[in-house]
Amino acid sequence: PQTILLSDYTPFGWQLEKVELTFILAPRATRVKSRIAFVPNPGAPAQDFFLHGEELTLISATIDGTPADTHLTSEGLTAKVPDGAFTWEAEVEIDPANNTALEGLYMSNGMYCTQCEAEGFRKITYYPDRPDVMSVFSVRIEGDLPVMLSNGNPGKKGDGFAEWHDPWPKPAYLFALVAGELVAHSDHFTTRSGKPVDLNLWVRPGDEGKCAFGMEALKKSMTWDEEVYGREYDLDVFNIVAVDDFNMGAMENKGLNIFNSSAVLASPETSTDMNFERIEAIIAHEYFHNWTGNRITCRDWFQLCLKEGLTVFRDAQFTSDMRSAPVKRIQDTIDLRARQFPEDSGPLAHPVRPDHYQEINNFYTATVYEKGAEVIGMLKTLVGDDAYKAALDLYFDRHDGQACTIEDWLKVFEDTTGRDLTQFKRWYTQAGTPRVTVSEAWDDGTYTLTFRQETKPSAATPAPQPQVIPMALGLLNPNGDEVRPTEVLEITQAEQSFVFEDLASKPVPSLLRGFSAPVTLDRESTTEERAFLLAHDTDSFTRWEAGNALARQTLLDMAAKGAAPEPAYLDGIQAVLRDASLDPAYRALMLALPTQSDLAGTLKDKGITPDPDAIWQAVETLRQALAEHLQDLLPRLAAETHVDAPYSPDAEQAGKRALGGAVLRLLTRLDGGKAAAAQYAKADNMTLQLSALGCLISAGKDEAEVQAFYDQWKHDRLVIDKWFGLQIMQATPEASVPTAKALTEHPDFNMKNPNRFRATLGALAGHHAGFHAADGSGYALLADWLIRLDPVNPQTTARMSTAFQTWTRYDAGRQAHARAALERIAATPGLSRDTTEMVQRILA
Ligand code: BAL
Ligand code: ZN
Repeated sequence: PQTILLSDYTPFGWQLEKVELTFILAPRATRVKSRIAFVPNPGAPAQDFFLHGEELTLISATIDGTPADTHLTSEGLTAKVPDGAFTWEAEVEIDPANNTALEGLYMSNGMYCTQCEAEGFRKITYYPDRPDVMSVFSVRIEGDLPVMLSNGNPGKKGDGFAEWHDPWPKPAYLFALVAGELVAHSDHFTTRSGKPVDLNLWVRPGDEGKCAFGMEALKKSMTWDEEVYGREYDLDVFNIVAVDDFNMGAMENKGLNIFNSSAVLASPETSTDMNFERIEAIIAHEYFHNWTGNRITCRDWFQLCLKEGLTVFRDAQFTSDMRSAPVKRIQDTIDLRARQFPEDSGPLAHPVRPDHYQEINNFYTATVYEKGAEVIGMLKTLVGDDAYKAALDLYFDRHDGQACTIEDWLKVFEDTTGRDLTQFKRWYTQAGTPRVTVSEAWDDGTYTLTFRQETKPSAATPAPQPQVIPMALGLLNPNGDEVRPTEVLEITQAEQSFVFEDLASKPVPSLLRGFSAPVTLDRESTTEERAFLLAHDTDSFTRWEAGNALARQTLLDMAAKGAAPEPAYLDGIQAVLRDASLDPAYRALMLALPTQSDLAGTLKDKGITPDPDAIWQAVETLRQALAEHLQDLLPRLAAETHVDAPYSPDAEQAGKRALGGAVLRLLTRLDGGKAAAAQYAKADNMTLQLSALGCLISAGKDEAEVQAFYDQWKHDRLVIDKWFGLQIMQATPEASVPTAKALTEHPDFNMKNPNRFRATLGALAGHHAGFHAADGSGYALLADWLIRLDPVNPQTTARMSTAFQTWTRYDAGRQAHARAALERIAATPGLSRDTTEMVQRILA
């Protein structure tokens, strides 16, 4: 496959004055007529006229009414065109019913829907399918379906047709069309300048009862973006559609967001607190794209982080405002370490702004999204809140209606603040997680901290240079008082010292407060000091981090050296859990242990080959020790977290249930599942029902409930996804692969549905000791299914192949099995470009 280079960017030779599309819908033979007014682009070099097009049957093409002289290739067509302006008209036929890749126009449960980002529009018609080509679209849909939607504002509607007009120029990746038997949950919003907006959430009949929460989240998002970023909505209508078969979480098409039904449908009986929180965040994310992505879009796909990093950052701010800011920050740090750090230290490492790719779908990654958001957080920390706001105002003023680059983005900050961001830009251009080593010196009232930063060279960045690292820190004195409140040091050199004068006693540093930079902090620290920070740190993030570091250290010692659980950890956690003044959600996070994959990565960094079975055993032993140590406290916590009020997914109730769930897992180790069975029997919401079922499965006391759960929920596909996943996630290492295999043979397993495939094979990939089973059975099972899925849905196959990205961490036996599985995938005849690129990179 061809490699696309950032350095090869060339503007398209024409501008599109307007685009008119007519769809004549038929499942196996939809006709798409296009009429496009092209004018030469004065800023572009001379070039052949090329339109992208894939899997299209060309019926006719004319230029200014005369049959066009076209040459078709597998990727599109070239045509001879006049020197000046001209009108292109074409008609193509496509086959939505057979489109299982879920890219372009496809069918899901009898409903027509589209997914065009990144390059799906070329499967709808011949078009310059690139984000820097923007145009206004008019769309006519013909068919006998009751609801037919496209972008923008509604136009004429009659028997068998509906017209739509989108006045805002947009790239083709934001095009959307939906048609089917849908019902709406409707509401209204009035923007702050008084413009009315009709809001509709369109769902399949039967799902009407699962819309209210999503609609409230949408209205909250609209208000928040006005209040915090000064951004108003800009059309008469905002439509959201829920679709069952969808590769991603959701898509921000202009005025017509399309959502994976799992990312929008919610009810207390069928959705967990975590589902509710995720839905609120995704609704906000897609809505926020209206300004950061749609009004200002990307010049090319290398700039994907321009819209994704910023929009993830914005949705995180929103969640922090709606819920608990410290809890959100800790959750995001856990997520970054679980998903982005392994990517950044393995064969798939790439900069936040990559400079080459074969298949852009493979770059919708944790690095582009989550590290991209961290980079914006650092920028805000460095320039301050007021300058950040001024820079964003300038960004919207200067670039509205444009397709931009990271250079444009950084320039608004430079122009606002006068700062030179040349070095800061390395966060966008270098791969790898910087490791910051800290040493200290104390001399008669003067305390010196020395930081050394180092990033491991990688294929993507062979010679990393020092980056700008905002290091937020505070200093505590030995009685726990804060002697220096939080300040931000700017580390810019490979090695740099900072001096603190006039201190009465040697302080304890509280470093990387709020996780102020996405780095790994390496500091020789004692158990006593960590326990001290867990007990006394005034910063909620670093206090949590101290507990997390104690857990990590004891688990590493247990896994690698057979050590016993660290008493200081058990005592420290007990004290925190006893403190009823602390938010239950925060206390629940205190009980979360580092993930087993994360522990394996840390061992590897220390030069020790991780043994997944030993890590599993260490975690089991520590959890058992925690349960026994907290024995007297657990019933009190269970009572404290009991919620009497009617169910609400708000942060307060959800936090109590999160702590209650963690307590139940520990109690199950002591009572063999008695409390869990009781909770299961009387649960009236999915959070309590599912947490009880998980405990019963892990205790091996689950047969009746697993069947009862299935019987109760077999009509609800989103709940059954949970049922598939939970049985694998809660299985022992020995049982996980056989359980996953058996579930792939269940009549309700359907590999064409990405949610069900992910619920099953994704759960296996997430079971560290199961997936990395010494006999290679986990690798083999995933490989079998990736080989089967690839011809059906390359995008999801390629995404899920990332489960193998850490394969070289492990012992020779496991490596041999993983290599064999990867080579088997690579050798599959006709393997997609998506999966080929991923497997080659992982094997490289
Ligand atoms: N643009 C793809 C889905 C999302 O990030 O919102
Ligand atoms: Zn996004």
